[in-house]
Amino acid sequence: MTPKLLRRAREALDSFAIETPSWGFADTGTRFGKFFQDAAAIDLNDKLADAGEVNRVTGCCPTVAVHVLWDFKAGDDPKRVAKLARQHGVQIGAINPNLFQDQCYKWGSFGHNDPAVREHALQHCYDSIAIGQAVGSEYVSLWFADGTNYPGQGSIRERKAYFTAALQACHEKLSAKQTMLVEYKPFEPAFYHTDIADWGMSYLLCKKAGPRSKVLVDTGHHYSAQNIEQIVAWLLDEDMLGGFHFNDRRYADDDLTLGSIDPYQAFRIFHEIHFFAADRGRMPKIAYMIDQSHNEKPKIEATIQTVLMAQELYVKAALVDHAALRKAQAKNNVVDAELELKKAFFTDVAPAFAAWRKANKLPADPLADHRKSGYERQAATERKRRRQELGIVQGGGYA
Ligand code: LRH
Ligand code: MN
Ligand code: MN
Repeated sequence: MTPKLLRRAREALDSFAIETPSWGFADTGTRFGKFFQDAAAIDLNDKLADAGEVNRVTGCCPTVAVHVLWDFKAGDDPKRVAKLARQHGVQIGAINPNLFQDQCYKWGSFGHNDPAVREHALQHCYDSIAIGQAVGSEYVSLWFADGTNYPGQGSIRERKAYFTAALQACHEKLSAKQTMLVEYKPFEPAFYHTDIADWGMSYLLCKKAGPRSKVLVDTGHHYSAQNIEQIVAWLLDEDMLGGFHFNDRRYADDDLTLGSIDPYQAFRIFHEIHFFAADRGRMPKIAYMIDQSHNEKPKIEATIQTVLMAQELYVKAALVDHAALRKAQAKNNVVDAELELKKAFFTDVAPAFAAWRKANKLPADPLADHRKSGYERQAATERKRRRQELGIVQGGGYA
């Protein structure tokens, strides 16, 4: 790498942080069942400790997203949770209300035709916003499982109106520090229509809710051939891109390790961001988050893999020569324009990583360091014993 590229890579590394999801450290699976791991986190303390371990070796995961229902018990003091996070070397990041598991949500949350259920969902969002304020988190991240399974089942327009009103009500409760992210998903668990199915619907609802509301792009929430980087470019241009849930996929919302299937996809997304920043002279504020669940891989290892991949692709995208790219575009030189992206994508950035890690007193090989630390083995022994003491039974067959 030339000194100029090394400098650009270092600047990119200095500015990049990605948030880990608490739920990525716990036992998860598919709707057909789970395969359990001794080292899987049992409670929020374990999850925060695991997130702390990822941050220790990578140096770029200072915050952890929490899912309120999965991570907070009734009566939990958010300030105590924030302190616990700090003890593990991390901070609480995005607050994710849970608007899909309560039995009352069978026919929807904000989209339910019963005002009492909509009110119940709203109250949970208000509580989540308050948790965010108490722990000093910047983001409340909303995803809705709402939708219908059969044509005619519900009034799509009526449900849209319910969503508009509820999101406006949420927006009113936000502090000046908070941003509300609205995630879209075209399928699952609803299979006929999803109330917020794509970025356009999310965009519209955010616009109606208020200026502190932005779109969240979960990379797994698209149809197979969809051009995600175009969506990103449009949202950037409209100042409506709030954040990402990164994962990779082959078929649907597979939640696989980022870049395991198509690293060039994430590179192209990061390229749009760097290209936008170069044009505007400022980096947009974006919440980079991971949303993955690992059924087979050890969870901390999979998270480290993801973080390293995200960092690498972010750095590579920062190396695109924007002046050369613009020149090629101006001449409609398709080959040279494409090659500018390829050149950056195939640059060996290992020297930049080695220098950055050394300067920041980080392990030269984060994954190897984590393996050598014995953290996983220790967690497995301790958590297995604790499960026995608490009478928690892992296992069971077909779900
Ligand atoms: C839905 C989703 C959403 C949830 C998370 C657990 O598929 O992406 O972000 O909060 O998974
Ligand atoms: Mn998501
Ligand atoms: Mn998802």
